[in-house]
Amino acid sequence: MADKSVTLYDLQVSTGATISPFVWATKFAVRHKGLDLDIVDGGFTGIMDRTGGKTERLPAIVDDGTWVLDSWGIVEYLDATYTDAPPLIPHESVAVMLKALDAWFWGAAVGPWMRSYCADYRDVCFEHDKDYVTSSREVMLGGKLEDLQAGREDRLPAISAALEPLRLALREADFLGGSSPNYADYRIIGGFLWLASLAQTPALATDDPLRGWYQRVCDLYGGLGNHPGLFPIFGLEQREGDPELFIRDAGIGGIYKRNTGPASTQAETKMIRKQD
Ligand SMILES: N[C@@H](CCC(=O)N[C@@H](CS)C(=O)NCC(=O)O)C(=O)O
Repeated sequence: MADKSVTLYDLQVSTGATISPFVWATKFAVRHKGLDLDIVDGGFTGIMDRTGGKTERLPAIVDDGTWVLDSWGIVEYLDATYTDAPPLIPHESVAVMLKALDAWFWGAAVGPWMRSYCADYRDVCFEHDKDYVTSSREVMLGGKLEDLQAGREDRLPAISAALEPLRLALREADFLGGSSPNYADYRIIGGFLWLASLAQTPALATDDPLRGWYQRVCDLYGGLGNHPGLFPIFGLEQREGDPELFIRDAGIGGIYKRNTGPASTQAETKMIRKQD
């Protein structure tokens, strides 16, 4: 137990698990600073009432009476306030690169997963949230949730395959933060735990190389990411005609293939020059 706790307004589904990727990232960020979480439970409806009119969106935290909104705003606040604890964003370059990584990850995975799991998303919500979640997400996504989700088995393999940049980076490091986690890990795990809060069918292969990192991050802070309400996201089977769910021989070129002189490149040189 830490000496101090911060109040966090959660966004949960009927299993009690957090659904919002932003809230997940924030839970890890608060614990990274050595603070405990004092959770205010709740779902999608009634956020304004629960927060006394402070916000329509979550996460929000209250620290010694100070309200802080927005997941990124909370991280900036935590780093500015708790300077003795390890930084969440250890250098300004991490913020810049994480924003690029996060934008790629949403385009490659979170968005396509949302369209492949949008009926599951609604179905795991509290009963009293379902009408609101259905109507708001149908506007957001531009169609009926069941129609959008249909045929996802044909789309999930390509979404898995698109995650290769993350796999390549994590082949060489335990965490996106290097040897220890930082906010990059928390931000990206938020997207995976969002999926785990609702997925009624797995999205990634059982032996996906990302699994080691996923479990390492989930195990942090007393197993913060191991909530019993989460569903398995690993277990997708490759069907005939599907693309490879991940690349087994990583490091084909570019930054992953270090030039240590001609001996390291001559096989490729022979091949591209068509020499025997
Ligand atoms: N920029 C905000 C985004 C927060 C956000 O959009 N939260 C969503 C959940 S993922 C929310 O509160 N939704 C409430 C609703 O849909 O009514 C942040 O980073 O905190």
